[in-house]
Amino acid sequence: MGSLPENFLWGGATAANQCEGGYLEGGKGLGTVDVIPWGADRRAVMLGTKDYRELPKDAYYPSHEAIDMYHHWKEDIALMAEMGFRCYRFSFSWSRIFPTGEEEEPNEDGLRFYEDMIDEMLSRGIRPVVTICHFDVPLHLEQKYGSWRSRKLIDAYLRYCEVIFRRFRDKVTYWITFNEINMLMHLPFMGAGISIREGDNELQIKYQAAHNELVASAMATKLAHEINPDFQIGCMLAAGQFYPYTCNPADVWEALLKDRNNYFFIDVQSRGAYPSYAKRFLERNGIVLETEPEDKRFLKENTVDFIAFSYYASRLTSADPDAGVSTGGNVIQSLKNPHLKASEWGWQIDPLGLRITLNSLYDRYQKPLFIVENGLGAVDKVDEDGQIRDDYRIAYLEAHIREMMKAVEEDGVELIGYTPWGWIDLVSASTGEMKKRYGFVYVDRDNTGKGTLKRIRKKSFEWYRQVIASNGECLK
Ligand code: BGP
Repeated sequence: MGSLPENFLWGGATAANQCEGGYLEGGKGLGTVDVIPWGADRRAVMLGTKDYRELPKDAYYPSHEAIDMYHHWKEDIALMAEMGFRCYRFSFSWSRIFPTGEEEEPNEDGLRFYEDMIDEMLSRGIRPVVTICHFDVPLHLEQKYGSWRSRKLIDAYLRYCEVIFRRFRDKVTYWITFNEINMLMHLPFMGAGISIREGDNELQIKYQAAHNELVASAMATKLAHEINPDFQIGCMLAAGQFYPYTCNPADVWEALLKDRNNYFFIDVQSRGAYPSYAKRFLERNGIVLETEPEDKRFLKENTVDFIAFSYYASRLTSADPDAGVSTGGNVIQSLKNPHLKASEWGWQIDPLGLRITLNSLYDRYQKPLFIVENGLGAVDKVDEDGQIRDDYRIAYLEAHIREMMKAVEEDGVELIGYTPWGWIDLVSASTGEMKKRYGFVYVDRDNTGKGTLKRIRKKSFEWYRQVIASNGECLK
């Protein structure tokens, strides 16, 4: 058995809208994520079935202040450095750089904000891994064009990409074009700023938006490689293998189909063409995509360099609609797996599922993989002595890292790095809560925005520091 490569990128991950705050500071414009409220209306807004313009006046928007990294970034980078991070996966907020998405010139204050952060990281030996679009589209583009429904978004996205690729040409190597690109099928407004109104042909709209994003991703990959041939461009999938509920072949078939719904995106981004099953699916459903003659060539010639993915849980499905019980917890629907325990939010805990997912992705694409999200959302309690003893989080991460190491060392999967989600507590994407915490660092803030924002190291902080320092060997 070998060990992880010496240059393995250990780190942590966040997204702008879930940690930055400062939602209108430094010239930033509103993003689609800024109109998604906390509370009872959240889900319908994320689905795109409820109009954000019709929300009550006193609705609370967690992205507006989040954990205020906008003003705490120096202190936060110091904490990452203390844990020995070799990289930090974070996202740029598109509307911080192009407030409406259509300006002639980018917003210098926004670029400067990210440049200062990046310089600070680099000075501490932390490599930036940048997600170009993590669920946020300038709201103006949603209002004017219906977001990714329109090909206009491709031009706006490319202008944004060109600016950041040039500005950070010598400072950033790893870029991810879209976070969890398959999320647009499950939560269209959150994933891609897409609203679904009565009478809309939902499938048609979603696949058109998907096509537009896929072409934009390929064109961005081309541009990136022209600007700096050393750039490494990745796609990003909300992953988690579907298991069949039983060994009935009908269940196995159902699991294969469900996996394909998600793999579809990566099949295009990694192999460079619509797979035949997708073409047949579109035909069968009467979906005709608006395309340009050169789209095919762009897709073919500009495939990604690596495949990034998030993994929280495996999934379970059956051909029988009456089989099993739904977990209810995850965005991507799954049945309860009797062999697995679940988190307080119903997300099933399956470390071996990570090894299975790593192997499936590597078998399918044979490109380097990057685990850019993994972790346990849990309620943490500050003890009377001020300590947070999150042994449950350590147990979750330890079990997953062990399986990850087996995938690399025993199965030969090529893996660039591991950046657990929410290394510092932040706003939950699915629920908008602060209570659902993932971090090694606790942030004093509650669901309604109250708290001092003080950062406190949890027990897992020192544990993760040791994991990184030993390159995972301390877990053997
Ligand atoms: C992924 C998103 C993240 C993140 C994570 C955890 O889907 O890319 O933005 O938040 O899931 O999910 P949640 O915050 O809902 O617990």
